[in-house]
Amino acid sequence: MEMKGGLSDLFASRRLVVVSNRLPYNPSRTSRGIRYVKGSGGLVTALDPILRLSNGLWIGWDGGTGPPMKEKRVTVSEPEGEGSYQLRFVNLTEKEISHYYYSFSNRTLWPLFHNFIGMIHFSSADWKTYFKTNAYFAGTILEEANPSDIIWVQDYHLCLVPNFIRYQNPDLRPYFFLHTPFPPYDTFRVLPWGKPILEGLLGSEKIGFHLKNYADNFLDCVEKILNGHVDRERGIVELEGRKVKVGSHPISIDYDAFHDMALTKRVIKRVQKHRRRIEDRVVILGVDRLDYTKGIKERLLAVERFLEKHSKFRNRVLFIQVAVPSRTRVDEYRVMKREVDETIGRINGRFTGEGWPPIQYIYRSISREELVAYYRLADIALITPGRDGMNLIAKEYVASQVDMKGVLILSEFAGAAEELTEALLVNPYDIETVCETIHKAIRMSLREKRRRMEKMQDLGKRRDIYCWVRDFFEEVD
Ligand code: ADQ
Repeated sequence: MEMKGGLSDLFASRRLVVVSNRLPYNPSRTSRGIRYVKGSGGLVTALDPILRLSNGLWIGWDGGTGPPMKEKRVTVSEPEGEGSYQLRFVNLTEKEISHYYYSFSNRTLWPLFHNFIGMIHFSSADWKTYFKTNAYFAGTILEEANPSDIIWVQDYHLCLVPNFIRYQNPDLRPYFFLHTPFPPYDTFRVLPWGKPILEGLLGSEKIGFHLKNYADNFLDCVEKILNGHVDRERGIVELEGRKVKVGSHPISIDYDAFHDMALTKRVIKRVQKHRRRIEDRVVILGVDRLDYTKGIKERLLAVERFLEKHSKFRNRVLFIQVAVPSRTRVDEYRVMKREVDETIGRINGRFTGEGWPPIQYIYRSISREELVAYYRLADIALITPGRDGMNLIAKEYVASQVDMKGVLILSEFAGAAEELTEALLVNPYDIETVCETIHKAIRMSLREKRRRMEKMQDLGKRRDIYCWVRDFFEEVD
């Protein structure tokens, strides 16, 4: 099987074993038993063909809270592609889901890594369960993997896994990628369990971050907390006669898939239908998982300020916010959802004229096709996280701009800002400037829009998700 980005050489001879908290397929109960439905995330899209080529394995939790699955693994394949791969289930108990997943991963590490210190929840009971659950994941890997496999552990839920694996079987050499930022030393040091987290990660052969800045923060922590020997120029940590590579690899998207979908008749039809309804109003779009790091509330305040200050645009702009429900069991997320609901209600109450509320709020997960139709429809994408490892929405918006008439307003605190320098970059906390940037985007000439979009698309095409995987494994033979 030939794969995009020339990935086939490595993975045809070595099996890829991916390990993440959640499996890429979700179980769906039907009258004929359980069916596995593929998720739509970028990581799944990129790794799916490689896993099929290498007869690979994906180890993770299926998101369920029911009794353990009867079978340990299932084989998955897709009608449109050759080959198949296996899923190996890690069954979690209610206690593990609560303390390891919802609490330590999402209430401790998530805010810590995003530098939201005030949101961090500290609990040694959570830490103990995180430790045990990571050991359990590692145990499953040890059961399944061979030294010839390439083991790739994903994200902050599993920071301890690499060292657990190496300790028990030094012939297995795991790789790790962190999808969030890594905070500066002064933030990281507040974590009472910082040392074992660093040691856990350093069990890896290589640790990947989106940006050099995140990798540098990590190296600072290794130096200051572990007294580790760091070679910054080569991005190497030396410990116990072993070298751990630390690199930056900005993740991306399947650019062609988004671009091609934007050109389909079905997407065009959807856009036309929206247009008939909203007429020639300027569409400003926000799309996010409903998470406090995404800056949704501040964004709404900037939209409110815009409507207040530039009154001639009232009833002439429509702000569409798509929000995917996320971590709804966690208190901080419930509080945030209420705040967003109330803020939207207040702004719509204040500015609704002639039956047109200025904000349309869609609180659900939408299909890829619907999403791309919104990207095409939007004159402006307003993507303003307070902090974000990368932010794929920004890249997806750029790839979907087949008319070259969209403007991207992007937070300078999103990892994507480092590559998308032709976006209008803003500080999301500076409400007045975001408001004026919306005004600037509306008035921007078509020529200027095209110039900026062309540059961003050039880069998006060259550095797609396949390129990300290839670069990460460049030195592996
Ligand atoms: P997330 O925080 O989930 O990912 P993001 O990078 O924006 O954030 O990715 C979200 C994905 O979900 C996108 O691919 C998008 O298409 C999809 N999506 C968003 N809203 C949707 C909706 N309403 N319906 C359906 N699909 C929707 C974490 C980090 C990011 C990092 C990624 C990848 O927080 O910073 O970019 O991992 O490393």
